[in-house]
Amino acid sequence: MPEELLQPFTVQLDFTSGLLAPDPVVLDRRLSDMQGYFLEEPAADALAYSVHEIHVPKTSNNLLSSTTVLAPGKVGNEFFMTKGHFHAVRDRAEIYLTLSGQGLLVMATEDGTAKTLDMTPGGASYVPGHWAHRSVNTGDEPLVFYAVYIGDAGYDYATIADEGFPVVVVDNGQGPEVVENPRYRRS
Ligand code: M6P
Ligand code: ZN
Repeated sequence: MPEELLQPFTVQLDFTSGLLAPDPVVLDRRLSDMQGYFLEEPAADALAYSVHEIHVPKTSNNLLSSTTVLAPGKVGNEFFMTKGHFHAVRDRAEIYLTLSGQGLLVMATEDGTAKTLDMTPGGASYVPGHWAHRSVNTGDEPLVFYAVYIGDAGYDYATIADEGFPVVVVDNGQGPEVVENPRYRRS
């Protein structure tokens, strides 16, 4: 028997709102927390997304999970998105299950290879280790997804904050388009 035996538990998850009950740890990210992330600086502040995390010990034998509720909207032509991160422990993988809304999952390796996957309800996307990941809301409704990741993965935000992703997702007037990031590794 392990020294600290966890008790099994169930958390109730609302697929539309992304809310968890009971007792989630909630982290709000506002546009004002995301200076330098968009090609243009946001003209006004707003809540961009909330992360609702199920609390378990952050160890390699546990699975952390959270819902993210990403608001619809744009900064200039760029759709609202999460900050995005590599895992501090680079090889740690993650699964994204889209619950509601429409979006894109943007991923990149450290050598600059980019990959995007559609996020639509019911889609379970696998993010292997070594891929930085960001979600982008390309729809008119909140994008809600459930993510599961290895407990000791940790966050490296600095690499993305400094370099960006190789691609950005913009509204070209007809819809979302994935285009090269003119500022990738340049700012
Ligand atoms: C997903 C997971 C979380 C992450 C959240 C928001 O739910 O990947 O670990 O916190 O998205 O993304 P970020 O941390 O990059 O802002
Ligand atoms: Zn992650």
